Amino acid sequence: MDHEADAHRTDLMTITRYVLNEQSRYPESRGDFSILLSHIVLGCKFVCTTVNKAGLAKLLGLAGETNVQGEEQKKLDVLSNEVFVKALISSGRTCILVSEEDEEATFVDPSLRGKYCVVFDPLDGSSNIDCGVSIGTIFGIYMVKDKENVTIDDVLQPGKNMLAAGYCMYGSSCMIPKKGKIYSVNEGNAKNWDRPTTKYVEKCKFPDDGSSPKSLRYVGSMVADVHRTLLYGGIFLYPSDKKSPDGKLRVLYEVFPMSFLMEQAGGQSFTGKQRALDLVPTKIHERSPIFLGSYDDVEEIKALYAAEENND
Ligand code: P6P
Repeated sequence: MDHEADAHRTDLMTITRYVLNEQSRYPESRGDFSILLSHIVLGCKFVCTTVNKAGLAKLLGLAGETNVQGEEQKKLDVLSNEVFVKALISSGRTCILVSEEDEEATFVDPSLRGKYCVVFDPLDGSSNIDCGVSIGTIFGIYMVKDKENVTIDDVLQPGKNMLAAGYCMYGSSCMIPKKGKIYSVNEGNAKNWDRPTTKYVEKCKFPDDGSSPKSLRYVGSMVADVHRTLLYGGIFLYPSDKKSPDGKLRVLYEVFPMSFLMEQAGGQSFTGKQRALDLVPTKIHERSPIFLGSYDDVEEIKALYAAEENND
């Protein structure tokens, strides 16, 4: 066996090793952020392990309650949320937590308070749990403005103020293609779409520039759909429609973290009106339309919305 390849195979890079290596580049750092990330990783490892055993552990099925979105909570939702909340509080590095599963924000007791605000969806795509489709955890991290005076405004910051974001399906760090061959949307909502979205999806199916039609891929689990978009390119859309004028996806713990990652990978993310990360949320469970993916693909939908505005 080639010794170099063999050495590479056993020189394992884990997220913990990566984070600590990064921290060691800043000798003046106290390691607070590394400690926070290590507690998020703990939560992610629990979710991944538990989801893998869910069928055996009889953890599938409804918990009999519904979350703030009115969606039926499954046992794994409840368990995962509890694990993340306890891990984040015990880290001693957080002051406010916003979870998709909790109606109100959690203000950490001052005795355990740190300087970070974490917004997260502990188990995104939970409706897909029973059929084995990829699901995941999405998170974003803000810095508190004043640790002595923590308010809800600390998590109602624009996404561009996020220090970091991530999800539990770890793909290799990647630069996505500038233009892709896949579009990802729930076509079942087509009758309720606005004109620009309708025109864009039509262009995906019937290109007017002689290019091949894009392929439609839609899992219905944002983590899986965005993960594929990051790796293969193309565009993921959850537009507003007549039923849901603000779209379905939540700004703080779905739109912002995935937009943050997409921009880092060279793509972009648009709400139909503005750059997603420029949004300033007014409520912790606020929703927004979202068009995110390869830079040039998103440019096309931006041009259609701009043309619509000029025609109005
Ligand atoms: P629809 C899962 O319930 C979720 O919040 C996202 O993960 C996913 O992108 C979206 O909703 C799917 O919604 O209406 O297409 O089923």
